[in-house]
Amino acid sequence: DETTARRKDAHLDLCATGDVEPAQNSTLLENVHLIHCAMPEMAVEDVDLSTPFLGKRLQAPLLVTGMTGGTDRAGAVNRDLALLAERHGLAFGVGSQRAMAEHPSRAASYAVRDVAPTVALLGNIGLYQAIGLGVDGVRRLMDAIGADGMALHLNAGQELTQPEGDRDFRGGYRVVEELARAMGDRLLVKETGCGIGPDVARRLVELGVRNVDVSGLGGTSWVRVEQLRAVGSQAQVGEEFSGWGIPTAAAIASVRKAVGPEVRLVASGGVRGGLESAKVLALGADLAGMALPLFRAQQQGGLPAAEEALKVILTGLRQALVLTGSRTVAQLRQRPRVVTGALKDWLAAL
Ligand code: FMN
Repeated sequence: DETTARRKDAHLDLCATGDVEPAQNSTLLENVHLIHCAMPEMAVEDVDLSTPFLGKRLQAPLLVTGMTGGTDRAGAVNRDLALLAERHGLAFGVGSQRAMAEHPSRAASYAVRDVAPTVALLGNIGLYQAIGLGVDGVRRLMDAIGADGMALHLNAGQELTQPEGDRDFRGGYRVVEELARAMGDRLLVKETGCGIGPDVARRLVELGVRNVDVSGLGGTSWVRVEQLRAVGSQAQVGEEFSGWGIPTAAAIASVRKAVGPEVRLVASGGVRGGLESAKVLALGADLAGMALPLFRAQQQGGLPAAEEALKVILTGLRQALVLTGSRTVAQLRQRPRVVTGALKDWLAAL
């Protein structure tokens, strides 16, 4: 358990300052071009970004995706970012609740309801921990923090790069099916930066999953984070795989095509601004998700810096809607757009 806590703090240090977004990795969002409308015929205040999620109504289609918990430092991150999400009407997720499942005394570092009483809140647990906890154990974690839903994270790439990580990935779909049956649309399945592709997404939806965060390649690489901690051959293999994954733009466009309009889709993984958020929404996401940029801002300057970073994102998103002549995300999706380069190749194959 102490090793879990120490590993968590090492992860936070690496994510705060380390090279965890390899420069050559790309979301391929640079291959998506929204088309300028010289005559928008609308006011900025006509933009309506409100979005339903987890039975609540968000003011903007943004999710601060799950990052942390389990230590005092992690608790401060959760509280600052949850308060920010509450103020701006976004959704917020805590990080893996494994530490609190193993040691209930750590639960306080995940508790954000006192600062974020109405925020759309997601709990978080890894698929293979969920096997051990069972449906009731997972539901207890969600209820213990008053969450509206539970994120189940998939991270085979990270585990294989972690010396102490899992090596057996059998039996996953069976657990997903049980959880989906018990939790219905309160369950969200997410990756952690390697992407969920159309085949896996289709299967998840067949098993009853109603919310998916594709969490694609191009942002925080958990293979890279583990590689930076690894030594010897493990570090070398990690180096080779630190660009492994489905780029976020390819994941979101192909998954939307595979699953139809009723599934709620989040696009995270390297989404870094308002314009990029607009691009993932245009490609079929219901929400854009972000982890690292808000975490880093919070680490550098606390809540005020995180709020400043968020304002840049929200202003950029509204601007992208105005400059495409869109009042809503639904209208943005109907506008023509240009897809070029490698993304075109990915979408031809997926
Ligand atoms: N994802 C999880 O599902 N559970 C976690 O516990 C978790 N911890 C994270 C901790 C940090 C510091 C960061 C940066 C990310 C973490 N993630 C975790 C992954 C994010 O939720 C997200 O899917 C991924 O980082 C891609 O988004 P980004 O490029 O905006 O960071």
